[in-house]
Amino acid sequence: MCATIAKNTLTNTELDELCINTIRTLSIDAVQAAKSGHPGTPMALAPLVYTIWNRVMNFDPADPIWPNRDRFVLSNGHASMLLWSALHLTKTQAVNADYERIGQPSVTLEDIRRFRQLDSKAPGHPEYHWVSGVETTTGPLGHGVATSVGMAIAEKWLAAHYNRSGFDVFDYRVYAICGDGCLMEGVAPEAASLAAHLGLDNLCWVYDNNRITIEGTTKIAFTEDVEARFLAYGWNVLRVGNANDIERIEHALNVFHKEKGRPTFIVLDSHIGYGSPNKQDTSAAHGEPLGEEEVRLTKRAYGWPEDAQFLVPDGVYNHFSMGIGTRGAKANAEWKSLFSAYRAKYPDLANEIDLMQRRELPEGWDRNLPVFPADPKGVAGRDASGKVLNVLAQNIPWFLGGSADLGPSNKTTLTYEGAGDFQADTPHGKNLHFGIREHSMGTIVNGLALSKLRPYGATFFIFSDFLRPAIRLASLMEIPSTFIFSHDAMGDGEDGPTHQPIEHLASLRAIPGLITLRPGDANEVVEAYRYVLQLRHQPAVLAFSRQPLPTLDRKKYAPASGVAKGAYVVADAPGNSPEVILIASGSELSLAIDAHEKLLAEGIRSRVVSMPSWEIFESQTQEYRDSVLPPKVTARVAVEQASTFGWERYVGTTGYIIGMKTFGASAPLKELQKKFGFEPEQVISTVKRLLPKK
Ligand SMILES: Cc1ncc(C[n+]2csc(CCOP(=O)(O)OP(=O)(O)O)c2C)c(N)n1
Ligand SMILES: [Mg+2]
Repeated sequence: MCATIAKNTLTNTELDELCINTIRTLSIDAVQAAKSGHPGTPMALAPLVYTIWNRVMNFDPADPIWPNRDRFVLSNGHASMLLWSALHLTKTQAVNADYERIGQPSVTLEDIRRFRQLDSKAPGHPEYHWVSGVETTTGPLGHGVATSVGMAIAEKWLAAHYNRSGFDVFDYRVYAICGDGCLMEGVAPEAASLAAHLGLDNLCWVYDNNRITIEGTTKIAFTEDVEARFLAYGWNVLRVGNANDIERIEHALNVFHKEKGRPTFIVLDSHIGYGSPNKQDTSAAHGEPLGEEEVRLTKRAYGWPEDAQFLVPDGVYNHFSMGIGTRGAKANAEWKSLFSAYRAKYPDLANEIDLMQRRELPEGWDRNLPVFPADPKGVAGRDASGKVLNVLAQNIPWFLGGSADLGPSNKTTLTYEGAGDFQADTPHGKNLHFGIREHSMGTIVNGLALSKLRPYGATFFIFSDFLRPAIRLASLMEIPSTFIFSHDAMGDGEDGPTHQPIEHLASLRAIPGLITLRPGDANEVVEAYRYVLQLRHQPAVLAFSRQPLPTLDRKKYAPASGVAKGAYVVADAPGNSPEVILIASGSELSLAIDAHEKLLAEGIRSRVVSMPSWEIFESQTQEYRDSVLPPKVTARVAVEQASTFGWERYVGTTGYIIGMKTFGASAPLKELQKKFGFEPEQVISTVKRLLPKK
């Protein structure tokens, strides 16, 4: 039996080893019990995680949402047992969706025994909002590290905005661990490049250099000089040649703490499946249980009782409690007393921090929102959006964002005096410049939202494809990231089919939990933002037109506040008894209204339903939905300059969809509207075809 387990009094070095081997064996046993999972990387990185958590990180297990805690991101999310072990052994406490502590541990030993099983708090990959103490969901490789850049930007911005002389209320650091896969994915280099440009010296990535991925050695696909790459980006690059040497790991982390002006990249040479006599350094250790016999041999190699399972030896909990427990509690208590002095001196700022932590908005957050007068020429969705953004950003101090090099075009630049640019030497700026890096823009926006800011990221709608994985994760994480997309359809006609979104609305509508909104005029843009800003646990996509859209006369038509219901009757037949319903979103709203007026003149009783958001509409009562789309009115026409996919749900089998079944084309908008049938005459003739002959 392991000397350290047999003895009563252990040296600190022996206790370190005992804790590390506990992480390793919990991981091995959990994967074995689940009959699936990834044991090898936890076995290799247990010393690293132990060092970060128990020796370095400022994290209070009793209060895992303390605002100034250091952040830990496990970007190689398949190694989730590292995190479940750490959260369990540190006795990290659970919090609920209202950010209250609920007096239960975040991850129990029973959860670990039930690793990867339904309802276990030890799921296959780290899941934010499902398990307290997880700072971001990871699993799609590259995303964790790329999200950590958003967290580091958030800390810089919070410090610049809220710290005062003698009151460093924000001074936390962000630690992220990644493997070969993360560094091969394109999103990580995008984010790494920006992190260096922004001089994020509060950010440290540790690279698990084990030279193994699923298909075998990295020699088959990944042979570049990774260190040289990070040096070229402008990172501080360090190397620790032995993943078991916790003193060297701690030393490297201390070097990171002292580094100014650059993020730190630590290359850690490791052996996947460390300790397993037959599987170490092989891809077999990556993603399958070791097997019962190999588990025994490995435990023997660690000096562990071979038959013990899920063993947490005496002294382990206590050693974590004396390390991270004591250090975290002290740091948190010191911060709390600093913050109460800060509150006394700067009550307004402290109040903002409180509100932000609960994802609430300051009083008057929607004051001065524009009201657009009726105007047949109208306003482009993007222009209306720009006006709204500039008001919101002044009303909500922590509302900020930017674009992937398209600010002047999608009108997302904050232009009011004092808005400023976020740069290394101006970290209080509210305009983020993501560069042409849409994917990492998505992850960074998520990192900012996870840090409780209200961020937006923007580009053309067509390029939403580039950040779709981040939008999906925002939805999975239930965080209020806002994604703003202009040029929502064929409005940029001459740019042609490469720039004309077709399937994008359908594909985003398919993401569970995501709110998509395509407003039909300038006042609907205002109402769309009003809705989105009140979301606390859902991300949103806003799709805005490039071209001017007529601003509807709201004295004649129903008020735009109907946007808050997802769909509403904007113009109706006499006596509110329509024989046909026209449903439209975005630029097609005015088209539908135009057709409606002409139909009325011909004695055809049509109703126009503005439907900027399917998801919001779906969340209304059946009664409301039936009032907007009465089941007995089966003659229905949907008009949307996008894929017809999915509209059947609203027009039924007897209705008709005027939409796109092909890609667009390069031509002026008017010609495209004609070619693809987005003209009132087309709507009218479709209606006439649908209605029984009188
Ligand atoms: C974007 C993405 N592509 C593919 C996968 C599937 N996958 C999970 S782990 C892995 C290999 C990762 O290798 P590495 O990062 O070196 O991890 P190690 O095995 O060394 O822990 C792959 C391809 C994934 N999770 N995410
Ligand atoms: Mg690897």
